[in-house]
Amino acid sequence: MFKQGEGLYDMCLLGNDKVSEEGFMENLTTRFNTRNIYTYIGEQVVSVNPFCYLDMYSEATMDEYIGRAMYEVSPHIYALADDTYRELMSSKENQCVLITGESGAGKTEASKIFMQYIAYISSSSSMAGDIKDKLLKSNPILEAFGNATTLRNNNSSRFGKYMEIQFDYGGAPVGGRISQYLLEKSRVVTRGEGERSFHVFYQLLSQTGRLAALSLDADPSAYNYLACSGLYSVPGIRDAADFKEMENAMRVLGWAKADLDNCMRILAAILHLGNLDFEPDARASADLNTDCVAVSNPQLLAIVADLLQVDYGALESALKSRSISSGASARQSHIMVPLDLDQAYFTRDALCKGLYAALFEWVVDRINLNIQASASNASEVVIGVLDIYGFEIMELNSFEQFCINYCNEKLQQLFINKVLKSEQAEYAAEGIAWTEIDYFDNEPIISMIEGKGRAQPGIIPLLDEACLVGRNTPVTVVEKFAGSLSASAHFDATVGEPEEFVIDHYAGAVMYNTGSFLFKNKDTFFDDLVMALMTSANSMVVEMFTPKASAGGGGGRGRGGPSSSAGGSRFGSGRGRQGAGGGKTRPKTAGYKFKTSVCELIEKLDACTPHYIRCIKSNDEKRANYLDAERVRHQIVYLNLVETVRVRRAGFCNRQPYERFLWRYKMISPQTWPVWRGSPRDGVVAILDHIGVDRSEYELGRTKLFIKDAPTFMLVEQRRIEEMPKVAVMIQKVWRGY
Ligand code: AD9
Ligand code: MG
Repeated sequence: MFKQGEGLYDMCLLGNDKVSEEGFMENLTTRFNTRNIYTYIGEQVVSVNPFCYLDMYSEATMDEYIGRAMYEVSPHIYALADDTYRELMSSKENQCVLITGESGAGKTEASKIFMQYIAYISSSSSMAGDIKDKLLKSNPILEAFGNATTLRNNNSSRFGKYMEIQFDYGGAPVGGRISQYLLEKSRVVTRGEGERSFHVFYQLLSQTGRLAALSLDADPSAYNYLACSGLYSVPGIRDAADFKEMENAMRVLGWAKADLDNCMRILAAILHLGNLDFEPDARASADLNTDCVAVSNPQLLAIVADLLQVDYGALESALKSRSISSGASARQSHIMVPLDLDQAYFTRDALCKGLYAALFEWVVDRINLNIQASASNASEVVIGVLDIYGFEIMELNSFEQFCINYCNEKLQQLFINKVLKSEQAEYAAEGIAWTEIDYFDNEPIISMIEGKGRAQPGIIPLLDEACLVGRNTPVTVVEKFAGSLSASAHFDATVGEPEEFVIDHYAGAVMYNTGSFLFKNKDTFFDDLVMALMTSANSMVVEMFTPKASAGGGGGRGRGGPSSSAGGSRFGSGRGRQGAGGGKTRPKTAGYKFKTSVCELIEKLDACTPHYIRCIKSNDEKRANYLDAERVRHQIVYLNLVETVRVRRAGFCNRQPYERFLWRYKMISPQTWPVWRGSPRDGVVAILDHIGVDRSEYELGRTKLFIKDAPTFMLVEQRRIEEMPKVAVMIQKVWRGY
């Protein structure tokens, strides 16, 4: 299984002098060059993206991993999946898989490989078969609507996803639940040069048979919203075939044909809206003595109104003017205020972003309805798979990059807390001799972003304040940040333009441009637009904009089913009134909601037994089989991988309270079987002595036994199995009344 010249399968096996960046790089490179893209650090999988297909994902390969210990077979995500599933079954505790790495490192691919293995090996009933298929089929739909080509990754996730698979006590999957986090909806109307909008738009335009009914042209460059970034087709992405796959997936999930048709109508409406133009309306301006606009191409707006099945007049009015409530509370009256050209275009774009985000949310909700466990199967154990958008640095980094990178900081912190911090804290608490291992802790960066009450301001609360109080501009926002945060080593507003600031993230420094921070954080979606959409004769459009029973501040939703839209992609936070109206409740901002939902997620993950896949991007050119040493080395450093090897090497693979160990393994030694009257600690030592485990293989803590290596632990388990007949005889005797 392990061949010469392929390097070490586990970084923990590096010689003492090799546990360094150099040694790590050397081994990883040797393995990568021999097509071994997976390497362990103990039970963690390090994966290096090969950017080409490797023949290592098949049912035949999966068969090799079933029921095997991780060190018995060559490193693979299958091994980690097998381990996760077995731990779920033996402990009956919730498990989670944390997949981390920067954009394009291979997280989404890893999550799919993991899911495929779980679906393959988990026990099957006909019902389970059905749900397994549905869980896998959610991917093509979510990727069509939620992924896009960026400069970093041709298939970049533009939302965060946490998928929980629920199992019954027999180990069969009975349902699932998907939570999504903050879709990058601004991509619908604008994005960097050389990138694409969401895949689904190009997929739709590849379906020539569908276009006439939607008044669409097959040429994507005919649509401003697609033309603005100049990229239409991408090597390796087959839009037409992907559409068919999505269509098939919807069928498997049980969607009606009308559901897909409705989605396509909304997408078409968005494309047409992007071509809608406004012009000054001289007569109305003179009448009202203020700038007024008219729609230049009303025939296009008529197509949009028809596609959305909404009232033309209401839609036109919502794009040209805004109703403002005047007067206090009860006796409010509304007056219509005309919009100028800029405001009209802004409103049009807001409508499209809102429509798309609501559509995405609807899609996730619909999938959740399709995969939710029946009531009789509820409350089982789960395996959760977290696949978020990776850390990214773009040409222009806006509010979305800020949220994405903050989310990655949180995940990195969870990793640090679980793997580096609490591990070492436990050794200290148990009195185990231990040389503290240093690592980079990103806690100060997170505090700087989140803040803590009034005493310690942070970027998110400061931005909220700037949205609510006073007349702020991008420049005053940066001044506000600088006023409170300039002492932080991770903040810098002295470089770049006045509306720019830098955060020195765990994975690198990023310069953010606050140009659109304020309005993206406010995330206003005007009431007039909602009212216009609610005139729709299409129940799906109405459903998309009907307020749902809110499940707390995180934007989770009721509907009796699983909550889906954590973080609220549609936001709708400051709907309409922009803080006017005098109400005491502050509208929740996008930043606030995102932070709340990410914190809730972290709490949830913290309560599960974690498994880690740490993805590394081999190069920035998406080039096959090429490892850019400097890029890889940088990731090894910021992912704290060498420190992880140090902690893991000096650490222990298994720890158990003495009582539990004794209870489970006492049949192994005649000294402890059937009754042991000494202290649990002495009993444990008696068992280990009996098997001949060397004293260097374990440590005795205050309350727990720590076993160093997996093979030792496996030996103990093996001896237990051999001695089990003894237990059976004993039980029989008890039954017979001895
Ligand atoms: V992002 O944060 O969503 O932008 P990911 O999810 O980390 O990013 P993704 O899984 O989408 O990256 O991988 C990027 C591309 O690398 C894929 O589209 C594949 O072309 C390629 N890739 C990733 N993993 C593998 C693999 N195990 N084998 C072959 C791979 N190619
Ligand atoms: Mg991804």
